[in-house]
Amino acid sequence: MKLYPILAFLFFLITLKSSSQVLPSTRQIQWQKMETTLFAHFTVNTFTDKEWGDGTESPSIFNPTNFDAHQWTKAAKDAGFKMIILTAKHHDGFCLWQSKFTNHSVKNSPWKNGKGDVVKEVSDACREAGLKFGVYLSPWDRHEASYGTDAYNNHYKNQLRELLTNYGKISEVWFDGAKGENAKNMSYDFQGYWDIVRQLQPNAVMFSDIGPDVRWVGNESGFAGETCWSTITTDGMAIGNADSKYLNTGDANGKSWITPECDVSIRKGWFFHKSENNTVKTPKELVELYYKSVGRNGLFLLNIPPNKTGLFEETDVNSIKEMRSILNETFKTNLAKNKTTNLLTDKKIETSIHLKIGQFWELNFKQNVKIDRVLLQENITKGQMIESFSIQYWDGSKWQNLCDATTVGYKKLLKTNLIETSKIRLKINKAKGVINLAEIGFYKASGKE
Ligand code: FUL
Repeated sequence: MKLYPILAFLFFLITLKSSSQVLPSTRQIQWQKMETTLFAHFTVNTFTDKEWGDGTESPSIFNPTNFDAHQWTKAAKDAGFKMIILTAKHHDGFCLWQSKFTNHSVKNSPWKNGKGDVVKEVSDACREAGLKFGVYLSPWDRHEASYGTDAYNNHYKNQLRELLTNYGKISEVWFDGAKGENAKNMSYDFQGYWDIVRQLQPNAVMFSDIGPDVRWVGNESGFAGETCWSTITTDGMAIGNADSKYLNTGDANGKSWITPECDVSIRKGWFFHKSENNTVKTPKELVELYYKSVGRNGLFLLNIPPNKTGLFEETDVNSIKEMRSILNETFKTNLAKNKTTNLLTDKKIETSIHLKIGQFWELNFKQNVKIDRVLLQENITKGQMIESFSIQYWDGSKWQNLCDATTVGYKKLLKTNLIETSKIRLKINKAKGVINLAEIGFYKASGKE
């Protein structure tokens, strides 16, 4: 018996398996299923009307007269957002909680006579509302005296431990890569920070430009690449100067599963400025961002900056509410439901069917339907495989092209021309490995989009 062909075949199988077997962790899957989350940028900048504080702000200016975390969580919940990430400390170093390691915090503000704790109130309100809670703790600290020396890493870790032990479950920790000019000789000990998070909050996902769990999408405008892989290779990349184009599209051959998070502010700036009241994104614009983030295999992280009174502005609240109502209307009726196996329309990404590369998979609506939106989802618990696909529709006498696209991943949403048809067919043109299609959907968009 000739051994060579058998060995060659085995080798082929092993390489096929290893090249396509980058899988998400449970915490990453749970994170991506949230789809839409909120950011809340709030600190002394809210009162000085700045985007970046320089650390010399007096804590006495922090005095939100009408602060109510329940107003934030109600707005988030009513609009279908699943988590709020709070800037516990931004670059100015002012802490929104009673940190033992600095005086530059709410404890020296007039707010609640120095007894208040924004982190506590927001985390409690999130828990009550059934929302997840996350923290942004800026490594760049323009107030702290030890910043720029190695001792700062300890200071940062002490503050991180406070946030991770005193406020219940933390679902995400946001590591911003920004660094001051005065810190050229200091390196942030990111690995040390990450070890603390894993130890104290093992289910939290960690964001930085390059992960370890979720990555920056390469812009602050809220959109992922049309081609978007959850996988990237971080070898040789550094937080703070990663290739934004690479982060935007990911890498089919990437070694690690690190899905992009698409952060963007509902207003021009990250913090509240009255002068930007006319820059609030419209519901239509937010819906468009949903297509370009969640609908391109990312997660949508939308910032709503509380104003000086400590509340979300009504315009912002109304805009996210209307965004959700439009999305609910568009995706209310999946025309594929009951026309194919339930596995593909049960809204569960873990139940899927295999498709073969190059073969048509056909769906008969058994009546004429109008379609202008397409949804595909892969069972990402088994990896991200689809590299390109085409969809055709029956025009009554022949098959016509409806759309061609590249990656799918957790979710792909496509806007197409409005067509009327009785059947469609899907063909996967290229895939990295075994294709597990979890969901398929065809919709007619809301007139409000
Ligand atoms: C950036 C910061 O410099 C901005 O102020 C904002 O917090 C944004 C989300 O991240 O790096």
